[in-house]
Amino acid sequence: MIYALLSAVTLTTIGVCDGVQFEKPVRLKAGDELVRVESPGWAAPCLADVDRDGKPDLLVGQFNKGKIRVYKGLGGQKFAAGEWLKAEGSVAEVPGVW
Ligand SMILES: [Ca+2]
Repeated sequence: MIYALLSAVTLTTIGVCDGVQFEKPVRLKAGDELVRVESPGWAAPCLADVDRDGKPDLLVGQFNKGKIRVYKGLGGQKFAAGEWLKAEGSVAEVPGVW
């Protein structure tokens, strides 16, 4: 029974993924400038509605000192210039990152 269920899920998943196509990549802009990350990378960008206004905001990590830049979502895949994520008035840093 379990094997039949797993097979059905696998076949369904393969069928769904088979038709997926990605659009051409684009460079995101925030304000009038391209979104950039510091070397060595590992930015782990993600979308989250940080300010809870119903529009996704772009969060981009900076490996150097574990900071996170937040680009406020303006709607329609447009973002405002980035600001460092802050906690209690200071730039927030992820501990354990150099
Ligand atoms: Ca938002």
